[in-house]
Amino acid sequence: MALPVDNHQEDTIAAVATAMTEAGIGIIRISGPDAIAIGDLIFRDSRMRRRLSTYPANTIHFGYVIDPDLQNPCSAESVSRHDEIIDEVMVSVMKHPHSYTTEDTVEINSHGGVFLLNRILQVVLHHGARMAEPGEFTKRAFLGGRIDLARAEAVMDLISSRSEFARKISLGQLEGSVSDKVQKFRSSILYELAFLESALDDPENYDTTGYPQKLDAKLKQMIDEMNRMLTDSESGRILQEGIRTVIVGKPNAGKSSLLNLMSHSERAIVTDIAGTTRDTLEEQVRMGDLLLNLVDTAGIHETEEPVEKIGVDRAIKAADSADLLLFLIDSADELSEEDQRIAALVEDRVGEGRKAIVLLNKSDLSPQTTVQNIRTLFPKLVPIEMEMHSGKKREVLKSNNIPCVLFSMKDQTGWSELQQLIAEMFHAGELQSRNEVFLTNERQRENVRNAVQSLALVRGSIADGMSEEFFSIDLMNAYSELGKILGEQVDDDLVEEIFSKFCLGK
Ligand SMILES: Nc1nc2c(ncn2[C@@H]2O[C@H](COP(=O)(O)OP(=O)(O)OP(=O)(O)O)[C@@H](O)[C@H]2O)c(=O)[nH]1
Ligand SMILES: [Mg+2]
Repeated sequence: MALPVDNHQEDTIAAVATAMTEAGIGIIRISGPDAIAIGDLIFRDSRMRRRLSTYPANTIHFGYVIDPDLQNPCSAESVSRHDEIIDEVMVSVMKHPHSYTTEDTVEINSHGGVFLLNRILQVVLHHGARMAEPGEFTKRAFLGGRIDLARAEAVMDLISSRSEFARKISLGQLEGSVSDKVQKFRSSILYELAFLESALDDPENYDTTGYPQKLDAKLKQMIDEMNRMLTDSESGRILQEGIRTVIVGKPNAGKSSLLNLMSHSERAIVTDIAGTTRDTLEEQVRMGDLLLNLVDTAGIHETEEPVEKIGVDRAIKAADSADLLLFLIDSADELSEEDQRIAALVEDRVGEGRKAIVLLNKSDLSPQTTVQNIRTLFPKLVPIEMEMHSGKKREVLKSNNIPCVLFSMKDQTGWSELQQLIAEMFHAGELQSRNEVFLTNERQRENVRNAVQSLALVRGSIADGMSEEFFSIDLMNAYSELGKILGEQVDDDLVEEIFSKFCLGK
C-alpha cells in the first residue's frame, strides 16, 4: 500500500516557472527523460561549446541559450556560427531522482520579460518538450513518490498564502505535519488490525479477554484527537482564507468610514448623507497577522426605494455569511428601531455560532446614545476588564459573548481594543503558538470525518458486545480513509482535479 511510484513519464515537459511579467530574471523549467538532451541542444557554454550533457548533477553553469541551426549541428567540441544566441543565462542540471519532480531536470535562469521567456520556451518546445499542464511538475513529484498528496497540496497553499498564519500552516504541512500525524493514526490502527488478525488465526496463543475495552479506550482517544483537529482546522480555515468581516449598522453610522480606516484607503465614499453606500463593497485587509475580508454594506433601514431595498437585502445576505459582524451604532444619534432590528439580527447570528462586536461610534461627539441606552438593545451588558497587550487594563462591556466598545473614527478611540478582540475571538495567537497540525482543505477534513465515523462504528460494535471479527472492516475503512489524505488509492480524476488548481510552472 505504498504511495504511487510511477516514475516512467514518457514525455518531457516545460514551462515558465516565474511570473510572466517584466522582471530581473525568469526561470524556464524542463523535466522528464529528455530534459538533459534538450538542454544540450539549446545551451552553449561561455566558449560556445555544446557541453550540457557532460555536466554533473546539481551544478550550475553560465552560458547562452541558442536557437540551434539544425542544418549545421554542432558537436561537443565544435562551435557553430549559425546558432542564434537568444540570451545569456545560468543553467542548473539535476538528475533523477534528486530533483523536485524526481526526474532529470534542467532549469534555465534567463533575464525576465514576457517576450524573452516565451521565446526561450518556444525553442525548448520546438526541440522535443511539451508544454506542462498546471501543477504538472508537482504532480510528477507525487507520482514519483517523493511527496504525498497532503504535501503536494501544501505547495499550492504556500504559493497562494496571503498571511503569516497561512504561510506557517502551509509550510508545516509541506514539512509533513499533517502527513506525520495521519501516519501515526494509521500505524495505531494497523497495529490493532494485526492483533485482531493474529488473535482470530491463532486463538490459543492470543488472549482477548479485556481487549475490546482496551481498544475502546484507544479509539476514544483517537476520535477525540481527530475531532480536535477538525475544530482547529475550522478556525484555521477562517484564518487562512481571511475572516469574513461584515460591517452593519443603520445609515450614517460610520460603516464606510470604518472600511476606509481599516484598509488605510479611501476605498468607500463617505458623506454625511444617510444612504451613501448602496451596494456591498469588499476589501481584503491585513490586521497584524490576521487577514480580514472586509465587507461594507448599505445602511439597514425600512425603505420602499427599489435600489435602496436591494442594497438592504444584500446587506442582510452579507451578514448571513459573516464569520464576524461589526455592528456600528451612531452614538451622536438616538437609538432607533433600525438599531433594534439590527441588534436582533446580530444576536441571531451569534446564536448560530458567529462572532460579533458592537462599536458605539462617534464617541468624540456629544452623546445621544450612551451605554445605558445600549442596555435596551443588549440587556445583559456588563463591564469586563480587558488586559491589553501593552499591559494596560481597559474596560469593555459584554453581553452574551458580544463585546461592546466605545469607538471613534476621528480620534481612533477603541481601535486597539477592536484589534485585540478580533485576534482573541479567533484564537489567533493560541492557534499559532500551539503549533498544531492543521488540515488545510475540505478534502482532508472529509477524510478525517469519515475515519472518525468508522472508528465510532467500531466503538458501537464494542458497546453492543459483538465479537472481535466485526471490528476489522470498520478499522480497515478508517485506515484507508486516512490513507486518502496522503494520496493512497485516490481516483485519477481527483488527482487531476487537485493538480489542475495549481499555477503553471509549479
Ligand atoms: N465625528 C465623527 N464623525 C464620524 C465618525 N465616523 C463617521 N463619521 C461621519 O459620519 C458620516 C457618515 O459616515 P459613513 O462612513 O459614510 O457612514 P455609513 O454608515 O457608511 O453611511 P451609509 O453608507 O449612508 O449607510 C460621515 O460624515 C463621517 O465623516 C466618528 O467616529 N466621529
Ligand atoms: Mg457607507
